[in-house]
Amino acid sequence: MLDDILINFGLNVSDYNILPFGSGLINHTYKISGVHQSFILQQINNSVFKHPAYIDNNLALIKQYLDETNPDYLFVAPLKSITGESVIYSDDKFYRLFPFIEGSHTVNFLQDTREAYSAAVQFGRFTRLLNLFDITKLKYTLPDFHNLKLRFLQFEQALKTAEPQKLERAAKEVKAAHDHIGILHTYNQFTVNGEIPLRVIHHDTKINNVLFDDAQNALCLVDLDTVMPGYYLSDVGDMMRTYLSPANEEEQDLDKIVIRTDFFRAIYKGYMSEIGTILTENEKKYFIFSGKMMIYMQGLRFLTDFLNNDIYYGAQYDGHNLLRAKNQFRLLEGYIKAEPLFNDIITDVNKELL
Ligand code: GN1
Ligand code: MG
Repeated sequence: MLDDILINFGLNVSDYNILPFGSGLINHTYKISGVHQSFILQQINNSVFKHPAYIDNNLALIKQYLDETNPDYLFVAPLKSITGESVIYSDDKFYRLFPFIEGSHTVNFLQDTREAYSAAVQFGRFTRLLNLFDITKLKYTLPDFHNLKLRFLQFEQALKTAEPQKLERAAKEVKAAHDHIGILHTYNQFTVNGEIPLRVIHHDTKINNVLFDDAQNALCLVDLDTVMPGYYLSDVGDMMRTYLSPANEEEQDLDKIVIRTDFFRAIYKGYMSEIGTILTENEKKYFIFSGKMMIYMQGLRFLTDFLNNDIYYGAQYDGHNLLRAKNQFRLLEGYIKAEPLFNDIITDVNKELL
C-alpha cells in the first residue's frame, strides 16, 4: 500500500526499510530508511484534521516566509512529489513525506534541564521569527483546538451521554474537573477582554515533537500540523505539562508525578531569552497560569474521551484515558502547590535576563 505513495516521490520501495515511527497519538508515522537517505512518511488522521489542504497552506506560507527572512532556520517542511504535490491522496487517506533529519532523535522524557532549556528556546524562537508574519493568511487546521471554554462544554456534554458505570468510575476526576473551574473563569476573562494577542504558535509542544541531536540540543520542531494562530500560553503551558514531571501522561504510578522546579526555570529562561522582549506585559502576567490552563485542558480532554468510549485518543487498555486524566489532575495539584516557587524563580531569572 505504501509503495504507491512512495512512487509519487520517485522512491522505489524495495530500496527502503519501512517501520512505524514515534509515539504520536493522532497521525500514523513511518520511518523510510535507505542506505543513503531516509524519510518520514506520515498518514494524516483526517477524522481529526478534516482539511489536510489547510495544513499544507500554512506550512507552505510559513516555509516561504522563513526561507526569505531567515534562510538558516531549520524548518522541516513536507517534500514535493514528482507532480509538485506535498499532500498525496490515496485510498481515502492523505500522506506527506518529510526528509529525515540525520543524527536526530526524539525523547519521551526529559532528564536534563539543558534539554528543557533548548526546547523552550526553539519554541520561543519559532514564534519570534514569525512575529511579523501576517497571521490572517493562516487557516485554522483544528478550529477551537485550545478553546478551554469549548473543551469544558464537550466535557459537560459527555457527562450527559456517558454510561452510568463510567460516570461512577470517573467520579473523583469529574469532581476534580469541577473543583478547578476557576481556571476556566480566568481563561474566559482574558479571552473576552481580548487581553492576549494571537501569535503563530505550534500548539503541541510536548517533548516528543522536538528533534534532538546526540548532544541533547534541540535541533528543530516537528509535528507542525497544528501550527496556526493562538495564544503563546498554549505553547508554554504544554511545555509545563510535559517537561516538569519526570513521569509523563502515561504513568500509572501517580506518586512518580512530581514538579521539578529547576525545569520550570529552564523553560522560563529559554523561552523568555528568545521572545521576552516581544511579549506584552499583559501576556507575561499569565506565564504561570499557562501551565494550569494546559494541564487542566488535557485532563478534561482525556476524561471526556473516557466518557465518550475513547473515540478520539483510542485506548490500549480498559480505563486508559481515565488513568491519563487521573495523571493530569495529579500533575495539576502539584503544579498549583509549586506556584509560589515559580513566582520566585521568575523574579530571580528576570534579574539575570536584564
Ligand atoms: C495529541 O498527535 P500527538 O500525540 O502529538 C494531541 C495533543 C495532545 C496530545 C496528548 C491533534 O498529540 O493535543 O496534547 O496528543 N493532538 C491532537 O498526548 O489532538
Ligand atoms: Mg507528535
